Amino acid sequence: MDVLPRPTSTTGKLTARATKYMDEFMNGLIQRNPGEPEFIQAVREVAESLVPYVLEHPKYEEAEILQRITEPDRIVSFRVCWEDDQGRIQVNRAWRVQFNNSIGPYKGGMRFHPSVNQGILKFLGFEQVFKNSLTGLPMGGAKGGSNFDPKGRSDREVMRFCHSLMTELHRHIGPDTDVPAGDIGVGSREISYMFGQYKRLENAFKGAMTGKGLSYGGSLVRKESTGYGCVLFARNMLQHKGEDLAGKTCTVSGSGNVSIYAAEKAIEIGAKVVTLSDSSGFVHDPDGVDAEKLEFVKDLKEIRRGRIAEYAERFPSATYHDKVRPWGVPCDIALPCATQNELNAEDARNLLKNGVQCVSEGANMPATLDAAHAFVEAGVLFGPGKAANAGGVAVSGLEQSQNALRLSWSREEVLRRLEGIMNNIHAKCVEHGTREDGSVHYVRGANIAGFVKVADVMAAYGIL
Ligand code: NDP
Ligand code: 2IT
Repeated sequence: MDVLPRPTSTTGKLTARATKYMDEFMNGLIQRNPGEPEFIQAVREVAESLVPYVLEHPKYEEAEILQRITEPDRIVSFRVCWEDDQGRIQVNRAWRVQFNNSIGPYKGGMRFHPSVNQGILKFLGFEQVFKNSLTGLPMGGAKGGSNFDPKGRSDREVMRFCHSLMTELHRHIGPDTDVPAGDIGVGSREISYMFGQYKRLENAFKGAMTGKGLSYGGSLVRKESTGYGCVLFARNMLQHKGEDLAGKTCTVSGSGNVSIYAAEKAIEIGAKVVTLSDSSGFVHDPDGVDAEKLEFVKDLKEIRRGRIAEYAERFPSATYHDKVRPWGVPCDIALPCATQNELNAEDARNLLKNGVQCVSEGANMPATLDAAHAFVEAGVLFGPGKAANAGGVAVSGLEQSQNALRLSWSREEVLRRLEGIMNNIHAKCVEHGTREDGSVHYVRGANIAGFVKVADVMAAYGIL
């Protein structure tokens, strides 16, 4: 059996009862979910915070909430057939993991990447339950996606795939049921194709997806919201300690939607962004990425769908490092914004050695459990994804509100609400995660704050 980390109580004391409960709970979970390491990792991270809390609050233990909240409401899995440009038939698999709708309709992104499998979507759906709860908006948690790889595919191929996927998915979603959005490999192009087919099949224009284009029901700032929110959360953590983001050096991983707008907000606040990456390697620009260079990256990644190596060809101040991740570059703040488990224990040691003060997770679970432990133990401000990247789904929630009201808020209005939501999430982490010495355990704070709202409602519904 796995060696389990020893849980501590919220007051920091090790309890034998918590250890036994944790062992039994995790061993059961591992047996019930074979071949799903990411899901088990995500639950373990949450259970480390929640087991002591649940034992201190017997109403949750008696209602078996931990056992119930780790079991998805349902998973829909289906075949997606489509025809490629050569006329060959292609077959992919797609899923929608509807994890928990206790506090609102299911909500969460769709991911298109060859690595997608049911376990990865369960981890993402599970995280989404807590994240959506933290936003304070009425959204349950879900995630979906496919092992389809959009890279190298023509627009027409992507269109045929998206239409075919929606031909099945449409019967499982709707504005009051489940509202998908984007994630890795799913941006405005894919959302348009999927939403167009949804609208056609339903013969109704309904807000059943978010991340839509501005002219057909999308919200201003949705595109920027995850990255902006991640940086606002980093600033919140720093300010709570009496420090500021301006003047700090940031490393950013990835060069997709979250990374680009995290970099944009960090630059706007006066930080220096020195790296960007993709799955091939990273670029190091000691002069810093400025607004003009970022425009190049937007065109490269959002329009031309090129590789980040081109940045170093275009800007002589930068160097490209093939097959390497950016965590060896000295920085004050690390913003992992690419994918899960992209920052391991060795990367964490390197970052700590180089004096990192703050890590704000733009991606979902980018730090491995060991890396997250290393940051927390070293006293680094560590904002877990479910808090730090909640700005994206929060503005999705605002898009749903605007659709329901049949109006569009101004950019200033959405930005103001996004900032308010990120401030509230930070305050909830402080409320539930402050240690006796006044420092904040953001992982514990986010897990407990996200849990309480959902758990209380689950208990109120009775045995469901
Ligand atoms: P994009 O598809 O726009 O960008 C993904 C970026 O991550 C690309 O640079 C990509 O490089 C890189 N990447 C993807 N997979 C890997 C991998 N296996 N190894 C190394 N690099 C990889 O996705 P997003 O920016 O939307 O999402 C990034 C992260 O943020 C994900 O974890 C997602 O779940 C999370 N997130 C996204 C939200 C959103 O609103 N979009 C909201 C909250 C969280 P390459 O091009 O080479 O594949
Ligand atoms: O991980 C996430 O929060 C997202 N991909 C965004 C989900 C959403 O519904 O906007």
